[in-house]
Amino acid sequence: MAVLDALPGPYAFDPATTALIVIDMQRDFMEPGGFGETLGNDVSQLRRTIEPTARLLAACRAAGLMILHTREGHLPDLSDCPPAKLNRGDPSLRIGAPGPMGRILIRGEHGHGIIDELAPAPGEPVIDKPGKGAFYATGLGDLLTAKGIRSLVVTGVTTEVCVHTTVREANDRGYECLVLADCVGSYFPEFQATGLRMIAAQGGIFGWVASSPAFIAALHTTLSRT
Ligand code: C5J
Repeated sequence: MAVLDALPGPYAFDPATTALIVIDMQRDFMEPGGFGETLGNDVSQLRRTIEPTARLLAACRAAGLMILHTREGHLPDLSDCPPAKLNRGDPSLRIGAPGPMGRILIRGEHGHGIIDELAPAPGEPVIDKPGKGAFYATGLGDLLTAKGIRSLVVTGVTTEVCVHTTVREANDRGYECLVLADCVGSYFPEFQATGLRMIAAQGGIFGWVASSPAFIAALHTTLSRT
């Protein structure tokens, strides 16, 4: 077992039953002209997550951890996008409308793709999800069960929306979740801080929070012992 200092207390994990999940690091959220910007957000707020996540991916790949990526997006006919999600904001900028990176938040369009800096490596599953949570209407649960995964290290965007929803879904399913603060991002600094506090509060009501250097160091220490 590996252990690292985290909030609200030590986080113990077995690399053999731990997976890294990288949530929605897509152009649509990270780059100008995508879904995030059409909702009025400053997408530059998220860019500080890219370098630490690239270092984390390299360390997890070297350690042989299971790595998964998710993408939020919808079918071209929008049959998987309920009105409650679709009918928000300026109608000319909604999901499915044409944008500079293709139709907004539509599977297969350029904006739907994961940013080049964090491109999935061959063999790493990419989970396409229509909702905020990575378990809803996807095969993620079955995939993790098949691989014997019990712990999830969660990164990506945005902290208070898709990261939070996924951590809550995972916690309800019995996974021990570690959220890496420097590898998750929000368009709102106050939501970033509060979102992280909400996870670790009340004795770790949804999970644990630590930094990626702390997680990488724990990974290296454990692997050097084996
Ligand atoms: C949002 C996400 N914020 N990936 N999606 O709509 O967090």
